[in-house]
Amino acid sequence: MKSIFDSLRKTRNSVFGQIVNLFGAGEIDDETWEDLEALLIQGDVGVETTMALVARLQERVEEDGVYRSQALQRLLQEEILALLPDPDPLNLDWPLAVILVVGVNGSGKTTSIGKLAAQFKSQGQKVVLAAADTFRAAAMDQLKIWGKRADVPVVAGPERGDPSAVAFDAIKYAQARKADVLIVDTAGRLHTQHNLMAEMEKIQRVIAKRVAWAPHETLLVLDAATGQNGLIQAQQFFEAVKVTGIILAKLDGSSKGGMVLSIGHQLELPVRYVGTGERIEDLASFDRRAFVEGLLGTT
Ligand SMILES: Nc1nc2c(ncn2[C@@H]2O[C@H](COP(=O)(O)OP(=O)(O)OP(=O)(O)O)[C@@H](O)[C@H]2O)c(=O)[nH]1
Ligand SMILES: [Mg+2]
Repeated sequence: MKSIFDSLRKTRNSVFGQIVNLFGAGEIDDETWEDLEALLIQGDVGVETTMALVARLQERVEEDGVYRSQALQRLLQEEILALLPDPDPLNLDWPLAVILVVGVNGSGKTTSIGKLAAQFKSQGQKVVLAAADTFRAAAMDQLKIWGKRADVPVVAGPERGDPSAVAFDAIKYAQARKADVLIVDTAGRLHTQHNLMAEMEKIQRVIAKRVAWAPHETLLVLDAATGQNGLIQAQQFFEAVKVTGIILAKLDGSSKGGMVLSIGHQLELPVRYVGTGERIEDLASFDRRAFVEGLLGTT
C-alpha cells in the first residue's frame, strides 16, 4: 500500500518543498512572510486558512523570540498539526453501523467504498454494500465489481428505481444477516443539483427511520485534484446532510494536498481517509503526523 508520505510526493515537490527552501539561512523579514503567504495560497491552503496560519506563526515568532528563518520550519509543523482536527477512528460500535457516502460525480465514492469494505472485512466485520446510485446502470455494476473484489454482498434495485428504497432494502438485508456495517453508495449527479441534494436528504431520512442514530457516519468524498473548489462542493452537501468526515480521494495524483489544511480549519471536519492509488488496498487512515511529514518532507 502506498503511504500518505508517498502520495504527497506531488504536493511536496510542487509547492511545499519551496516553502522548506524558504526557511534556509538568514533572518525572518517581511519578504519571508510575503513569500510564505504566496506559496501557501499557491499550495491550495486557501486564503482564509493561509492568513490564519501566517498570523499564528507571527505570534509564535514573537512569543518564542525567534528571528532565524530556519526555526520557522518547526513552528510551521506545529501550527499545521494544531490546525487539523484529530480524526478519531470511525465509531462502528453499533448493532448495525450505517455509513452514508456522498460526493459529486467522479470524486471517488464507489472506489473508496470498495476499499473501505475490504478494510472492515479484514478486521473481521461483516459488511454489506447498498447501491443507492440508481441513476446510472453502470454505477450499480461498478459497486458489484468492488463487492466481488472485497468479497461482500451488494444490495441493488432496479435501474432508475428509488435510491431510498434500495437503502431501505439493504438495511433489512443487513439486519437479517446480522451484519456489522452497511455502506451506502449514492449518486454524484442527477438532472439538477437541487434534485441531488433533495435525494441525499431523503436517503438520510429513510436510514434514520430504520436504524437508531443512523447514519452513524456520513462521509463526503472529495477529489484531491479539485483543491479549493472541493470546499465549495462540500458546502453544498452540508445543506442537505450532516457530514461527519471527509475521504480525500486521489491524493496520489494531486499536488493540491494543502487543501487538507482548509478542510480542517474552514470546514472543521476531520479527514478520515485518503485515497493513495487505484488498488483495493490504496486507502490510508488519515494520520496528522504522517501528513505533516509528507507535506514538508521531514521525518
Ligand atoms: N489514483 C487514484 N485514483 C482513484 C482514487 N480513488 C478513485 N480513483 C479513480 O477515480 C475514478 C472515479 O472513481 P469512482 O469511485 O467511480 O467515483 P464516484 O464518485 O463513484 O463517481 P460517480 O459514481 O460517477 O459519482 C476512477 O477511475 C477511480 O479509479 C485514488 O485514491 N487514487
Ligand atoms: Mg460511483
